[in-house]
Amino acid sequence: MSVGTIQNTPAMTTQRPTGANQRPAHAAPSGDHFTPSQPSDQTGLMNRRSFMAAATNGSGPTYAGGDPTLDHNRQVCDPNLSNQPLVAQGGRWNGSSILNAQSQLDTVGTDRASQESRCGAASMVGGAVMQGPEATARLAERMGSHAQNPEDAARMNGVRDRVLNGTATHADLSTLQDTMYRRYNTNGTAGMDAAEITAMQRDLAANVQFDPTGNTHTEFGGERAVPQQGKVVEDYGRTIDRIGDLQNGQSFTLGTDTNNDGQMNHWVQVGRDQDGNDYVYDPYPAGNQPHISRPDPNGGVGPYEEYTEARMGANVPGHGQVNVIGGGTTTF
Ligand SMILES: [Ca+2]
Ligand SMILES: [Ca+2]
Repeated sequence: MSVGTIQNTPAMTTQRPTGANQRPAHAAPSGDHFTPSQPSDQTGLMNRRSFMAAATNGSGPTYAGGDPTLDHNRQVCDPNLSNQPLVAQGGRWNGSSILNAQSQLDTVGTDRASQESRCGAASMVGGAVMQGPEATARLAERMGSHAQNPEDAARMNGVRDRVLNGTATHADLSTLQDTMYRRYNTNGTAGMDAAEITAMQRDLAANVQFDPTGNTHTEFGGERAVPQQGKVVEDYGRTIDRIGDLQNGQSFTLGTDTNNDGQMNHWVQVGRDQDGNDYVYDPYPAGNQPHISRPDPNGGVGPYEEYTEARMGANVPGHGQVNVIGGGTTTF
């Protein structure tokens, strides 16, 4: 990865950038709170034992019990969700509510290797869902037109139609994730790198804005290195600037290091929803944390800040933690 291109720049301050504490203090939109399909206690969380039972009796992912990195306390892994509609009958599309029940894992039978590795595709789907149903339908339609075979194309057109007529299920989004991952994971290595993300964005986004190549510096935001189009490494202050420039519905894909080895290994989606509220969507289930994170209303450090402020960023020796951006800023 290209983090080395800024390896010799002066160490940046670890202070939060000017303005970071003055984010507008808005409460999380109501859709950020979800209701389990089978509430099993008073906490509103999925009961871990019932999920594990589902995993072992065949109605949930069979590997769930053996993965120590997963915390299935949340509805995000609810095995009963796959056949549930995204939108309640007569209800309004609510991106954060949908995504809090939509991870990159599923119970509809897609390949496990895909489920474990398709964070990049799942993040892109998340960006479209947060932009709205028409955006999500367009993503499915474009995936259909770039499909590897007629079966995938027909399946994607079905997803498009159900999203538009309000009958789509979580399984439809899982199928979209899986189809995108199988199509654009092309280099023989599990997971998607920035080049694969970029190719996927070029085909499937309505618009993608790439950063110009070259190294740049700003007084407050720090360094940014763009060795080639679609590969960006930057100090988090530059990411905060990038977020500040987003229009409603726009988003980008951010690399994170979830196992603390200094190397990025996971993609999440950062964006501004249709109502103008910033979010991070992490498609992998995280313990006691919904998939959608919002800026801490009190200027503190919550999950949103953990992602955006490079606290989970790649580590550049002698420089510190940086953010890796996969591709450009997208609309669907
Ligand atoms: Ca790959
Ligand atoms: Ca890592």
